[in-house]
Amino acid sequence: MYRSSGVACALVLVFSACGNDSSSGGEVPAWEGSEPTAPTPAGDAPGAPVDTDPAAPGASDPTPPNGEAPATNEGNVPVGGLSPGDDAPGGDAPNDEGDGSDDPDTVPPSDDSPVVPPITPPNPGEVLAFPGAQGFGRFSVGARGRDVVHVTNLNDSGAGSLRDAISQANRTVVFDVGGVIHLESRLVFKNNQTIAGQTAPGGGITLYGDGTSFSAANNTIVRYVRFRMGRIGESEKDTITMANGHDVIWDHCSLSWGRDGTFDLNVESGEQLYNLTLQDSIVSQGLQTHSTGGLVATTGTSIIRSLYIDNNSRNPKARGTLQFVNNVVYNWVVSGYILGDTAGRSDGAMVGNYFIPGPETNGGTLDSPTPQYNLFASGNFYDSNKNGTLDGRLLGQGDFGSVTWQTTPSVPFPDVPALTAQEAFEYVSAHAGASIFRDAVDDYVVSELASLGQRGATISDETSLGLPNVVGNLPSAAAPADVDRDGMADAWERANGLDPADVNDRNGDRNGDGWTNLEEYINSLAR
Ligand SMILES: [Ca+2]
Ligand SMILES: [Ca+2]
Ligand SMILES: [Ca+2]
Ligand SMILES: [Ca+2]
Repeated sequence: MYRSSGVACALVLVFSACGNDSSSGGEVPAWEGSEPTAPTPAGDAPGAPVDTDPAAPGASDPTPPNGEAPATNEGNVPVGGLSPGDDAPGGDAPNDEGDGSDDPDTVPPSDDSPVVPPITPPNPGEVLAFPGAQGFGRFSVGARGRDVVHVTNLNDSGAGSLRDAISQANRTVVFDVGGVIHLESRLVFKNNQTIAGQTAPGGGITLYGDGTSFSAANNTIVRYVRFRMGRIGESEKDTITMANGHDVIWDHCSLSWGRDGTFDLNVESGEQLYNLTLQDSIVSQGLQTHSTGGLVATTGTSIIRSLYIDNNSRNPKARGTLQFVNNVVYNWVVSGYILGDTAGRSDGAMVGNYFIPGPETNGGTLDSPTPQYNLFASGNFYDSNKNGTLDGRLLGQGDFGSVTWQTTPSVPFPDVPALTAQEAFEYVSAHAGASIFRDAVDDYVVSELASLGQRGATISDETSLGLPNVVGNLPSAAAPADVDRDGMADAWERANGLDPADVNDRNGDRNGDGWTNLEEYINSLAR
């Protein structure tokens, strides 16, 4: 079902432990292609070139915050390992997690038992959020079978605006207009919404000017939307934040310019936060001086085939249960991927990712590992020579420092068909983000990625990019006619045996596959 246009995907089940096939959990992936990528014992990554990066400041293994013995890379090359955490100059601001601290916190509980994510068991016949939905958030139902509302203008608020459309739960939001919505205040989503950005004509939809919250927006689906907060947004806030709730999937979204985090999922005390997926997306240019991808501290999140680029630190900061598959991380400054940096237990899987330092990179690729971080890792690559060619090496166990190394996942993770790291680089380069029309901002950062070490920079002000209208121009187009306003275009309804004069046929299921007719229409626009 998954349409991976343009890439010959080596669809290899990397691990399978989602309650239905634990027998293969943790098997060494049978990689296809030319790269020998079986996980290697500690410290023997084959052909590891000498890392010529300048030494990371503080990479000489200071005592980590929790007092455990300094981790070393066990004789391997210093990919980064420990650095002074991501609290280095220019790193985290003290306001960071909204709780006034960045200390080893209560997330997740700091006992020794696995933090088992409350996976929603896949009931027989359970329907994915959409074809190709993967990871913990794949069963989000959105507004399936509920109401539909049209966004008819680009106003910040009022009748016909997106803000008005999402003011009620249980709505599929379709767009009759494309372009930039200038947010004058934060946008707060509600539960059981389907935000069908792929319906926006022309260049699609960009939200610019402030951030968004998905706290308690349970069972929500968001596709093909650009979230660009910007310096004009509220200080100390995230581009996307979520502090409680479950079952949300963001697909083909472009996130940038957070003033705190850019993609920040941090469970608040006493709450739960789980069953979340970010896939085929871009998290870019968190604004200095904080400049982070974000903190992901939940009991079940998957980040898949996405690009973290030009963030000073936290690409992401991983705590709790996080599955990180086929992502590309480029041009971090002080910290790449942060392995917990907390006394609480974490359970992670990292498979088929590519870490590529850029011109500003001077800190740990795999930063602040702790023994409380239980990590299953396989097929991750690292290309540090900044030579304009993708020619990295396999990361071995020793590169991950003092994590507790797991040869099989320490908790069940959903099945995710994985690419090799090299294939992931190609896929992400071509398809990540709101890719139906790739805007100037995404073009900018993806071209930096394509330089493979030669270009890339964090920014403190989005206007410094010098793009027209700050966010680039989006081509305009007219939406197709939808006379009955059920969200499905007249022509598509006719072609599929539906009635362009019947608003209620949207919630039928003409072919019995579990997706409503409206869902089939909006999913037909994704590509
Ligand atoms: Ca290279
Ligand atoms: Ca219609
Ligand atoms: Ca109809
Ligand atoms: Ca159907």
